[in-house]
Amino acid sequence: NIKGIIFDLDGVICSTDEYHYQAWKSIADDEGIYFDRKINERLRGVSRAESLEIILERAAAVYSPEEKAALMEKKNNIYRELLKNMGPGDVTEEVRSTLRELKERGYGLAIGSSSKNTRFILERTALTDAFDGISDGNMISRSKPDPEVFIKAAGILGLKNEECFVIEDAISGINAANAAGFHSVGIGPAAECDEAEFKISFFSEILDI
Ligand code: B16
Ligand code: MG
Repeated sequence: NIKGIIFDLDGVICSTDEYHYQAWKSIADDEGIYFDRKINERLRGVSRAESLEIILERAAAVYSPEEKAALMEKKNNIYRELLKNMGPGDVTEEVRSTLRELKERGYGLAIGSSSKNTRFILERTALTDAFDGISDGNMISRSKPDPEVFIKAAGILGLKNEECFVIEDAISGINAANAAGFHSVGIGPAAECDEAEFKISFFSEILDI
């Protein structure tokens, strides 16, 4: 009785997780703070402000709220510059055709992303029309692992939480989905975690669950 599918954006629909990493890496390097891909795994799905706090765990200095705000703005500017290079070719044919097939099968499709850049990314990749609803970082006050972003997405689709799959690459997102009674599907890093109800190794496997 699954009627809707809610997709995380960064790391599921497109590889913007790599751009988040590059932008934070350049901030950390400028500040002389150690940061690597392993630490980066903790940033998946969490908000910009929480991401900065994780990076600053290794900082020698104490940062004021104003300095933190400046670093977040600097990171977002670097990230947006990287996003400007994106186009429709940055979404794989596998993702596009799977979304088309799911729509043909009658599922409601929504985005549930912590990112405030969601609409910009969907426009750049010509994907806005592929979804019936968009729930993003601008609409929530608590980010994953809080389920708020997914609850909003289900609301937009007019469905109950238990009628929806949530497709996630982040453990924070899997925990968010489970906390509110969604059916969680892990892909990429999240396919390694025990909490995911279903695990897939490539995107089009959603068609077979
Ligand atoms: P922004 P998702 C999340 O997107 C990213 O995984 C996370 O790394 C990022 O910090 C967060 O969006 C906020 O993004 O700075 O663009 O508002 O995975 O929930 O689609
Ligand atoms: Mg993600």
